[in-house]
Amino acid sequence: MIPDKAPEDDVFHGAEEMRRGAHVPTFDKYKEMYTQSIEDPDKFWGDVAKDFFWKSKHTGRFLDYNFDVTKGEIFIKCMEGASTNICYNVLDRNVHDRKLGDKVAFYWEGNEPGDELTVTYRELLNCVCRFANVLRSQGVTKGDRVAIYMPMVVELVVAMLACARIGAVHSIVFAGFSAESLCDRIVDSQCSLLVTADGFYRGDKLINLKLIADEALQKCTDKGFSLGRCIVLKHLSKEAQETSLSSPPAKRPCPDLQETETGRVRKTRPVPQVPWNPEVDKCWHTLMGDVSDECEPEWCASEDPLFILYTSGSTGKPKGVLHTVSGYMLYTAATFKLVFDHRPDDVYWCTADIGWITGHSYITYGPLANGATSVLFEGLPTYPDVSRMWEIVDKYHVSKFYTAPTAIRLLMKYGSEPVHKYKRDSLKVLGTVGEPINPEAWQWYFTVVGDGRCPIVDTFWQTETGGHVMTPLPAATPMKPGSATFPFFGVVPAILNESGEELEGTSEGYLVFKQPWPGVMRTVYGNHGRFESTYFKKFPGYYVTGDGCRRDKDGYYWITGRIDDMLNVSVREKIGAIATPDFIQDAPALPKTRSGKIMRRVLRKIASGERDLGDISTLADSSVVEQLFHNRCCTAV
Ligand code: 6R9
Repeated sequence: MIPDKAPEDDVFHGAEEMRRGAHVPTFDKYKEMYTQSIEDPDKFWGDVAKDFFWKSKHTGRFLDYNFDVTKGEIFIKCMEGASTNICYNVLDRNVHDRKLGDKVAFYWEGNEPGDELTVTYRELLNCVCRFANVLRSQGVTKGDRVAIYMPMVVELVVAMLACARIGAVHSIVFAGFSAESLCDRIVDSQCSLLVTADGFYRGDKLINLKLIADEALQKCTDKGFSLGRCIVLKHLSKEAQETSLSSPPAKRPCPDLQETETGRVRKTRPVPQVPWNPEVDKCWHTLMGDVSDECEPEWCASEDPLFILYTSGSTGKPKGVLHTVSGYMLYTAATFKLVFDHRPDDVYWCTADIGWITGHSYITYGPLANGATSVLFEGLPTYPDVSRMWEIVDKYHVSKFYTAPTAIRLLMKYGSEPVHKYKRDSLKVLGTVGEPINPEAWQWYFTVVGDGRCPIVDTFWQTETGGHVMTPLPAATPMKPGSATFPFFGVVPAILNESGEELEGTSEGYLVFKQPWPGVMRTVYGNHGRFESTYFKKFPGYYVTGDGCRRDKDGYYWITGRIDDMLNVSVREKIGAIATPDFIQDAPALPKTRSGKIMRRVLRKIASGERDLGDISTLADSSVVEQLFHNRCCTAV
């Protein structure tokens, strides 16, 4: 279908009242601040840094770097010489200096409606200190890697911040990954301890996480790597109720409860059988009962590692993306504040899983650094029914809501009725991340979910970038459906052609960045050469995103998707016979991860007829693969 108007001619503005009190109220203000951030990054980021606590001040340049492989090793350093602790900054500073101890940090909403828990900043700090002491009692010290394989529960945030408090490096593995993936990641980062849980429910489906974790540890042993300790949270078992997050009148999942306070009848759900190896396994609750709630943070150098997060693995062997303390802290804090135009009375909800970068940056670090109140949701958008999201929005009066195009498209299929069942009048800003949003889904999000009032921030970024790099600001930027609009402060994009020349004006090509911002990744863990060759070799002097991009006549950027996904239709003469397709296959759907990414390595295997697909545990719908294999057989080669 050819639209009668090009999407780039559609321009939208959020409601006028957004501007009142906004951090960046107008487009002119954005342009002015952007210019300052580029001309004097030290001043711009120095001002952001003033809000934080530094044990010692930085010496030398604020941001130092080399992006040019031909001139030597690639490096990025931010605030060298300074020391701080990110956990102290997101918790102690809020509780003690900003007097936010009684403010809610998280409204936890379980998979089952009625399962809920409210945690204040003071309570979170208390739990984090205790778990940090637990980690220390298990011999974890600064620089050690800790693998975390947990469902979306508050204890996942506790575990990551406890690592950060003692200077240990967390390596979170999405709880939807298989034993194989978990094992590969544990071995690659040589973790000394694993934190996991008994299990969890995804809708009606029980995931016996501990069984998978045990299988992963067995695989590690088979590969000659043995991990000494595994701490297990009893999330589903009954005893968790008495000993978990302590003080608040918690309603936690308790499988044999039939009736909740809200009067709903809850299904009786089986509890997983948890195998227990006393040599290795330690009970979270028992350990937490034995430690003090005071814990002096470890003061870390700015460039000390904070965490490793493996990229989604859509392009072969996963890369352990490494982020460091100070730059990541400044960047996630600043992007969260400005991109969601954060206000103290907001209730913010990001539906991503903490197992992905979106959850790291915009459930844990960015919101907590700003003293925000967030919803932490364990469940699915479609369970128990397709109104769940909007029910939660009304329940907690969510004002800023952040999700993925794949979720929007899924809900769109059910029409507007399930959305209109709820008021949603608390909503002020809507966000999207993960893949390009098609204008149709954008329109639906804008008109049906946001009632035409709420600006949409289409945030383009990557695990590697640490935080948003191309994005509208809600009160300032006129929006175009499907465009990530303009760069965030301190970010300098360029579009290159195949020969590496920068293209001006209206153009299309490779999206690259010309200089670092504080939150950009520092290396691929244990493989700096792979970092250099993946991101810096193709076009020396630039960070190469791997995404294609178009700039329109008004200077708006439109991300067109991963470069290696695209077929160049001019194909044979320009590129050469090597780029001619062997055959063209009809594909009713593509194999996508649950976060909406196309799994290219699976496509490659299907193309070559190879049945062994490796780890496909993050596939959203595995029947797609079968369908593609079937179509392949029917295609004349
Ligand atoms: C944050 C995250 C990164 C890749 C990225 C791009 C795609 C993310 C997007 C988007 C168009 C957006 N992507 N946000 N494409 N518009 N707003 O998703 O990180 O899992 O590392 O994926 O996702 O292709 O290169 P990650």
